[in-house]
Amino acid sequence: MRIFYNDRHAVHHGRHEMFRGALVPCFEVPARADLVLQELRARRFGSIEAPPPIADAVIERVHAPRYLQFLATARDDWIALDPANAERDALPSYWPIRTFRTDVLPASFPARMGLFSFDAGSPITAGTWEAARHGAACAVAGAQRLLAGDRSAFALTRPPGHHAGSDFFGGYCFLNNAAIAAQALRDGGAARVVVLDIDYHHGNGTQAIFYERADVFFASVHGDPHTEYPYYPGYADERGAGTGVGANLNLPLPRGTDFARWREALQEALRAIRGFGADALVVSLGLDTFEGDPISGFRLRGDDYLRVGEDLAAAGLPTLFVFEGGYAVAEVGVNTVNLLQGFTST
Ligand code: OKP
Ligand code: ZN
Repeated sequence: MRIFYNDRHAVHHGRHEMFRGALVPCFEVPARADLVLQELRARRFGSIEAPPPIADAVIERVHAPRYLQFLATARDDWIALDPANAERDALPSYWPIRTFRTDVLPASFPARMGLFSFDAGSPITAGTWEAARHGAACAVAGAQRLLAGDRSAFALTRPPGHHAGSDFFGGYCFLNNAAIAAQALRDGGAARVVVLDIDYHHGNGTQAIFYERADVFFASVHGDPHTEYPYYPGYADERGAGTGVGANLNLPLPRGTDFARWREALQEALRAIRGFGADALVVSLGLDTFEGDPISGFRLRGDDYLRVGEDLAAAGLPTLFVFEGGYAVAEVGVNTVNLLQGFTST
């Protein structure tokens, strides 16, 4: 398996996220990807490569130009507000909800930050734009390998992507790597593509990007939004809209769900994926379903990820894995490589 590693991921290193009224240290830290890389090397799994650069147009197939322009200059705009901001990460404090105007692009940077985001937990740092763009290149390189005939590939990158929509960031995500890869697969000739999201948190960004489309099926197994982040989307009755009706499947599960029950939901998603008749599969690979995850509530154990990999392989599709969440830093490497090894063992 070729592994496209984002060797610039660590330039995105947030200091704090807002949590219940306090600035707390970020959970989404560089060590996460470092430890996956370390475990891949220790187990001599796959070939680790740098991705070729991609054109802006590839990212623009998924993200709105005005959002990309916002991200590209966000750091400079933040420091222009106050030179002392060079020592601080940028977090939004204002959001346009319901009756507010969202068609006017505000001149104020804090107002623009709120327009393009949905939480205060996703700091924009000095390296966010560089790390995120390079991550998208890793995902696209993996998609290109599938189009060239490879059975699988892995984009090892952070920040993650599945909460980012066409024109918003949040949930530690800025560019939606899985969606950009799925679109690259479509543009490269795959007629029907599935994104299967097995992160603990609903992939609301990916869902939103493909919600009205019949050519990309989105399926997600995740914590019930009644109690779990991102709270507002992720319910089972979200089935797609317009020509996309029926091409969106949400399987929310209660906090505390164990592997046996989680695996039944995975099988249900895989049955739907078989019915869709896809040419390629993109897996949004979150490892925060692990029992030891500090911000999540499922109870998968280390060895369970071998079985998850085997189950995914049984779908029989060219498969791109894209790294998403997983915050039990000490175990995230072993759990990730267990899953990949389960996939390649069959
Ligand atoms: C990103 B991904 C923790 C509260 C939760 C947001 C979680 C984002 C998860 N202090 N904050 O889906 O793993
Ligand atoms: Zn997650």
